[in-house]
Amino acid sequence: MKTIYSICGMCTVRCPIMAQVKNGRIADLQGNLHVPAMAGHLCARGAAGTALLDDKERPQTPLIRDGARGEGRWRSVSWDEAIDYVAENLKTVMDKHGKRSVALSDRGGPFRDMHRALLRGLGSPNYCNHDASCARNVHHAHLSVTGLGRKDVLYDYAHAHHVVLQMRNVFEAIDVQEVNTLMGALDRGCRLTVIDIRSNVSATKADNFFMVKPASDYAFNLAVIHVLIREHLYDADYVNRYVKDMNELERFIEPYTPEWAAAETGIEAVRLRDFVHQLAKAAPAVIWHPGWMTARYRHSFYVSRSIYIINALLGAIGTKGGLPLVNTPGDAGRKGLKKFMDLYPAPEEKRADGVGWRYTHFDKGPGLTHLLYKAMETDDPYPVKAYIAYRHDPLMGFPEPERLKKIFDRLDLLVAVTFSWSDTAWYADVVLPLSTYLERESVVASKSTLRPYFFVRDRVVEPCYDTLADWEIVGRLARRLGLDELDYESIEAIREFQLADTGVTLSDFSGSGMVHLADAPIYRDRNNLSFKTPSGKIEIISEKLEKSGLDSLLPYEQIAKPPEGMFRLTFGRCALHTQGHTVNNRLLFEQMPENTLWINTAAADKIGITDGERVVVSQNDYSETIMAQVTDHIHPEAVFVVHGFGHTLPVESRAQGKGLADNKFMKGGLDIWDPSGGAMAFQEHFVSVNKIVAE
Ligand SMILES: Nc1nc2c(c(=O)[nH]1)N[C@H]1C(S)=C(S)[C@@H](COP(=O)(O)OP(=O)(O)OC[C@H]3O[C@@H](n4cnc5c(=O)[nH]c(N)nc54)[C@H](O)[C@@H]3O)O[C@H]1N2
Ligand SMILES: Nc1nc2c(c(=O)[nH]1)N[C@H]1C(S)=C(S)[C@@H](COP(=O)(O)OP(=O)(O)OC[C@H]3O[C@@H](n4cnc5c(=O)[nH]c(N)nc54)[C@H](O)[C@@H]3O)O[C@H]1N2
Ligand code: SF4
Ligand SMILES: [Mo]
Repeated sequence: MKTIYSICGMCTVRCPIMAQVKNGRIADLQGNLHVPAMAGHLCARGAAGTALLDDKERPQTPLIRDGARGEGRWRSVSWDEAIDYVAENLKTVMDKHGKRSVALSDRGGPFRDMHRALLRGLGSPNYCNHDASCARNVHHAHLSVTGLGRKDVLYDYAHAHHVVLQMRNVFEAIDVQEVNTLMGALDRGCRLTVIDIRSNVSATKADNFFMVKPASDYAFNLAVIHVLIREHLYDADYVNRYVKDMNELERFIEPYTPEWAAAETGIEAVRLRDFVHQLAKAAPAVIWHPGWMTARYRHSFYVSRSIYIINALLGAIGTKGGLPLVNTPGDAGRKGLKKFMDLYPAPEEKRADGVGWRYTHFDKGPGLTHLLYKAMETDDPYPVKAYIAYRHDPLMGFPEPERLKKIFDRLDLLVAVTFSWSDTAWYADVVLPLSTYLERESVVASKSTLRPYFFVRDRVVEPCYDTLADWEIVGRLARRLGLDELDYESIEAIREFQLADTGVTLSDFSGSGMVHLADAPIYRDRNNLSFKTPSGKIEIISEKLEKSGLDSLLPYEQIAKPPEGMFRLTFGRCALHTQGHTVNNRLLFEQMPENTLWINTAAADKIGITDGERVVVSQNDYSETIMAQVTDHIHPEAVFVVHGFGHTLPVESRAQGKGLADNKFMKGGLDIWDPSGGAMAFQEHFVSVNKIVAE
């Protein structure tokens, strides 16, 4: 029996794992025992990773499209032919439209250096990730308040006394270490408050649960700030030292009393006041989670901003038990990884999505994908004609897939790099099949946290089919495109390049798959914090926002409510599936084959719908059917589904035709986004729900 340390790939959390391998087969898979917060655990999805290996319903060889886009006629080809095809077509596009006409989007994360370097080496600035459909609002909110990115602080559940989850479902939208640490904290008496439109699994563990009216969170939070300030419950020392523009905040917050908020949120003023007192008592060891999937409303950015402001008033930012600052290798006195990206100069060309020049208040690293699609649609500011969807499925993860397909029809080349089928791969010209995470190794990744570390994914078993690892795919493309610096014979040579300056060697990873860069967690001195804003303080008024003509403190305005007889379509995760790509996994499909429509009992009664009945959900002239889950545990204004269902591809025989696809009920949704936070606003759509009428 051999133990191999690796990284789970069933979702983007990337938990450290270990596998026992006997005769080339996996005998056991569990969380990495060297990581205390994993405690050997995996979530259900992580445990179901083995079902990917011999799954015939994933791309098994490189494929080139034979028929029309989306028709599903494929020619199975060799890797040489596929790589030649992609390289030739990329060159043709670049010759005709310039280097900038090539775009690549991915799913973010620590393993992207090589493919980002490839794009940069080609000379295009058009790298995007999925985040405009996920957490960009949170990231930009934190930048605007502290100058730090979303991930420059961590949530220190282990030492927290009160945790607030607002629109954040830790116990179903899972990160194993986070779940285990928060469970441990609750066991030792940490309080939990959940603010949601549903009673989800996290709510079942909460001390306070507020079922707010959908889209009313901003009102709730403004009232919290009002009470903190009016009743002098904030951390005055911390605020005097670190928070700038308190006078403006005090003036702004004046009208937003808990009594005012009650009418918006449906939460009684006395309960809100009591909650704020609980928080103040627990401060500064409090964490009000700023949210993760916040691409929901046009003002979600301001909800996240209000949360960072509350955390600041409670003295929690930079504090043990709150949101301490993470440490880079440099902060631990060590050198970071050498980057392939640095082999090439950053392209001077403007980004097609306008980030950095048309929109100067956004982080231009990954830009904004929906604005890239807009450029593809309009040729403004210039044509984008080749697109590599590198582990990204926008046809499932963005609204209006039919419109997006028309946009993709304007491309000369659409390439999908993926280990599973997806709507986007099915629509592509070429599918480059990646080995599953258990069959491939990765470049060295770096994690900035209290105790920063490097980690690697190692190959657990050999690939079942004719698939390759990322470094092999990127290397072969690079060779064909004249970027020899990215073409390596072995993963070891790649890792040696990355580790060259770090003092870490390959053998250092052998005992646990990771190498820590500090002896223990490092907490910064709370009396000597500095932030990355122009003033070095936490800024309530953001110069960048103001310069762009945007409010720092947005006066409250109600988000449009569903018209009589309609519901707001809301969505989220469940513990058993990851986005859209696990529904067809044999083991997970068995556990949960379809999604259901959560609908409030009183609202269902009005339409005459009973629990378990199939119903029709419609928007304009588009409809799908789904099973109703009639429950008191959702607000009557909303219906809710787990995202990722409603697959239509014939190559996914299990998932095909099961459940409802929420992104198809978002007419006009590609144009609805938050100009201050940058992300999409997916929950501003209404649907009607009706009984199925027999023909
Ligand atoms: N309507 C609606 N839209 C949403 C959401 C929602 O809840 N409702 N959720 C949003 C959120 S939070 C997010 S993060 C996005 C997610 O959107 P995506 O990032 O597109 O979703 P995934 O399904 O994680 O991954 C996309 C594809 O990459 C493949 N893949 C997975 N892992 C790997 C890998 O390691 N390498 C490679 N090359 N391919 C891989 C998958 O098989 C899948 O085909 O969607 C967003 N869009
Ligand atoms: N099992 C599993 N875990 C995952 C993922 C997965 O696909 N599966 N995906 C990962 C990814 S990419 C992400 S982004 C995270 C997402 O993590 P989360 O953002 O925590 O997950 P969601 O379920 O999308 O949404 C959280 C909650 O928001 C609530 N909500 C909806 N509208 C409102 C509202 O107006 N107000 C309030 N207060 N609440 C509202 C929903 O009811 C839901 O309970 O999860 C990650 N972890
Ligand atoms: S949370 Fe689950 S699926 Fe995601 S990486 Fe961890 S074990 Fe894998
Ligand atoms: Mo996400």
